[in-house]
Amino acid sequence: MLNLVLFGPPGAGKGTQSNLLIERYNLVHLSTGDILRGEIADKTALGLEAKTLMDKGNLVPDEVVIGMISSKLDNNPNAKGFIFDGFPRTTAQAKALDNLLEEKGTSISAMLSLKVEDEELIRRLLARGENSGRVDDQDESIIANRINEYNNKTAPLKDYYSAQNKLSEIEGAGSIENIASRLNEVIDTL
Ligand code: B4P
Repeated sequence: MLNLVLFGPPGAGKGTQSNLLIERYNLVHLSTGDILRGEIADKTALGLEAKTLMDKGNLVPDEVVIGMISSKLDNNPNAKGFIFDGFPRTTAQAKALDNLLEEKGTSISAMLSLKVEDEELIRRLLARGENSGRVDDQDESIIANRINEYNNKTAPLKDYYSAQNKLSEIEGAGSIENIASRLNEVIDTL
């Protein structure tokens, strides 16, 4: 199985590149951000809890997102592989993911980490906020909090995957097509 963690700060292009990778490699896309926004749209209890945190740019509790990923893995028993987009975001999530995959006799193939400067992230997210209606993309202080959460809780995961020799860092600035080619080059060597 090809199991990829697509990694990077908010606005790095994880969702954008995932959409291209799932087509090319025939993978199942698991985006915790998209799943949570689905729960919010459906006004579930989980969605209501998540909305308060997401609107401020805070992470949602580990047990919530781990439970969501676990059931999505169970629901796709015949997948050729998965793209994990926006998950894991903490060390607890990364360990839980390793355990869930081990139970299924598989593991993470690689972490692809997109590198983008903060000014570019802020520019992209504010631009998306103009049309998307996403509260967390509309206010520079909320975006700053998301980048802060990333630096404090999520960026250390690079060390976690590097210790397993699974980390590849990819330049995330430039055209969407050029970044996709860089990702494909790395994946084709796996
Ligand atoms: P996510 O939905 O994961 O959102 P993101 O980090 O903002 O997005 P991404 O990096 O995918 O950006 P995109 O490609 O869309 O998370 C939202 C919130 O959900 C979190 O803050 C948190 O509260 C919660 N959450 C999610 N997962 C969680 C977890 N595991 N644990 C706890 N909480 C969790 O790109 C952004 C914009 O840039 C787009 O408009 C795109 O068009 C543009 N863009 C992309 N590539 C570009 C390029 N090369 N050049 C110019 N623009 C580009």
